Amino acid sequence: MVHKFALYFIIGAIIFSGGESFGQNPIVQTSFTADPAPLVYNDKVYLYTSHDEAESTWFTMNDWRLYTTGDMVNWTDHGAILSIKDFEWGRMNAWAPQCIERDGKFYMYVPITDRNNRNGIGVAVADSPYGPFIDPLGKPLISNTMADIDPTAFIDEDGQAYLLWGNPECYYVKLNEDMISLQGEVDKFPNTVEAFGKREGDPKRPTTYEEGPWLYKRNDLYYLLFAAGPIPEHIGYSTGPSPTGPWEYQGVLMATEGKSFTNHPAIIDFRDKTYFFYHNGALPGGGGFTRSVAVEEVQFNDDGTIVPMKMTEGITKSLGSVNPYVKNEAETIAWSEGVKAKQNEVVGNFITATRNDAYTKVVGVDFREDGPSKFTARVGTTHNSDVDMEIRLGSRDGELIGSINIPNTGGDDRWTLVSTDVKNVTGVQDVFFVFKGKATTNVMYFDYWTFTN
Ligand code: FUB
Repeated sequence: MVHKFALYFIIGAIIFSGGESFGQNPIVQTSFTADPAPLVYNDKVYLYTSHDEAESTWFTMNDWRLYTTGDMVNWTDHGAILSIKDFEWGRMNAWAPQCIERDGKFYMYVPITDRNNRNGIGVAVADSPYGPFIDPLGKPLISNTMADIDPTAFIDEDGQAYLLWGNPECYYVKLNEDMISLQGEVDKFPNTVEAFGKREGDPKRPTTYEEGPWLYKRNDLYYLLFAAGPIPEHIGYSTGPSPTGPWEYQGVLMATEGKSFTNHPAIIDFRDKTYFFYHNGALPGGGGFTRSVAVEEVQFNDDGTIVPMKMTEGITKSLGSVNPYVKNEAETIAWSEGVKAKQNEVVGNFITATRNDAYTKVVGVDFREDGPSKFTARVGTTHNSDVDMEIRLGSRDGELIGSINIPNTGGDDRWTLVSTDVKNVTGVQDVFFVFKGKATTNVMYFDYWTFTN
């Protein structure tokens, strides 16, 4: 393990620093996110992620975040919904999570290093996918070996729940119906070449299985996706007749690319399509310890194998539309530049523009036939004048339909509502909020917006 993490650091520092962004990927541009764990619930995707602190030079990770979408293009930031501090016994390493629903309760399984520097897997429970999540045990659910990282949870059609996890081997155990206690003993899959493919050059790791398992079922076939070695990682997968195998290695699902020396798989079905989530270092400032979650649509072959994927610009066609005549959160974003996510007790989640010409884009805003006459936003700044927010259509320098001047409210704990008349526009439009100001940091804050007609 030590050997592996030393290798992580060296490769991360030397090769995989820096980055560039794609069109719609990465999904989140306002924070660094990793280890995606999507959950489909009530016709919405809840994407739980781990969180790389900005400018990290190691896996400096303290909390887990939530992003939601109904259309696969506009994602709403719900901020940190669980943190190491919520586990009394936890010390550090808020690594790869997964949240799963059972009978209206939500179970977050998370790897944590405890106060005695032992790895373990904790569970936190909530009545809503947004939390608050509470640790019901006050101790790890799994405290097996130092390999206890990267849990994935799965409930089969017969109601039996499973937890899988581990690096450098894949462990599993059945869960009781309460989802917070184990049914039987912890076991592990035979780490054979037939199950996980052959790795050359490392007798201690004979197969490509590295970490980050994700269990998925389609048409009675079970899929075990995993981060595969050697490092830099790629994504591999195996299939089998049950949630516990026996596994048959099916090859590379996503080859190594994308400026991060780790990768991490997740796969879900949503609205008649299948989506594969992973991470890379593609954001500006991104790399091995400043990663970002991305998504691709999945295609299957007739025999159930998955068509291998490359990292692309992602999902560009929205599955829905945005209603401009209700309150919309500023942190619902399809794409942004120069914007950071923030959270406080006054307004919850909001965004801050870090420079002149920073912007957010919201895709598929449906103004309908009647069109708006007025725009209102909750905003603030600490600057005295010359801070404006422009509302444009189609692109960041597209048609200007309105602009508001931002009053100095004195801080992100003080806010004001500002309204303006806007040009009447109809139909479905991509809306850009462009932030203008001379300040070099924290140009303005933006909490929510709405149009009226
Ligand atoms: O995010 C920290 C670790 O990096 C995860 O636990 C691994 O899966 C890898 O993504």
